[in-house]
Amino acid sequence: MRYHLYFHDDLDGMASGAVMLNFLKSRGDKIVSFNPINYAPGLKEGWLKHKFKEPFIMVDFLFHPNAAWWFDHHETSFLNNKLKDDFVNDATHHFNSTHKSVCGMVMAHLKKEFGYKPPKHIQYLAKWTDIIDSALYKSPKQVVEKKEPALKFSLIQDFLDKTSKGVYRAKVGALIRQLAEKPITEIIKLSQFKNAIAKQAAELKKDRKNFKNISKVEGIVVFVDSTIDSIRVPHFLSYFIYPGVSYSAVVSYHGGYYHLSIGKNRWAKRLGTANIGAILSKYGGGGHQGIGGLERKSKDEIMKISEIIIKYLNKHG
Ligand SMILES: [Mn+2]
Repeated sequence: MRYHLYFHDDLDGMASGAVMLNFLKSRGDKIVSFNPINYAPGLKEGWLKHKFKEPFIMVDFLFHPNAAWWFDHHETSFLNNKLKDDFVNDATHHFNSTHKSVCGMVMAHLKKEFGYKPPKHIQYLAKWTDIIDSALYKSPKQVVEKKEPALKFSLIQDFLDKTSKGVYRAKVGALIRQLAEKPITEIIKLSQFKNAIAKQAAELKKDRKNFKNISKVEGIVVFVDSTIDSIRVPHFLSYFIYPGVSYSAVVSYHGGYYHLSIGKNRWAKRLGTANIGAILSKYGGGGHQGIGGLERKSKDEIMKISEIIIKYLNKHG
């Protein structure tokens, strides 16, 4: 079978795609196109009528009834109650919101249902995608320092240029192929990535110095305007620099949209109680308990929404 892969445009989406590819290859199946997706304005409204290339696999993203394979763990994954009620887990469709990452979920599912034997590098990928997607780091420092190969790999996403959709799609597709085939320790040493990772690591050091200029603490929330100066791992820098806050709200600009990303400080003395995914889904976004995001074309609008959410978190979070 020749499948088209649709995946959430983040590490878990890519890693889930890599596990699927590694598994499918062992059965003689192929992935013929790689299609990253994000929560863009209007996406949910057009979702059920959207014409996907078929047959398709959807991972780490909204449920679609036409998907040949579908795996997700987001509580906001079903667009309405009817879809949710009608859905039944089977061999090629699986939903479980308790999984730390879809990558880990897909690996476990394929083992159970198909006797899949994941190689060591896929097991490592799943272990670290669990940690990264659920932010189960030992400390914000671990993220800011990025000593672990999987964390170094996560820097690669930051320097992929998104200005041309076609070029970006090809690069992300190539990365998924690499992840399916090789250990991360080898990928990060490849000449096309090695220098870029070193450069990103140096930039990260600069970001640490620069952070206070683009952030301010409002009660229990740090607000970061990353449109002034685009910085890496802004949420973790927030908790590294201001360990006392419970939430971080980060505004950034990429791919023609302003993004608002809200995170929860797991290491805070007082853990926030808000369900971030649920709050953001009211504004057309999505996510989990501890992290979520939304997008807008206008900066004014994203700033207004940030203000409302920061006030809300200070009152009810
Ligand atoms: Mn995920």
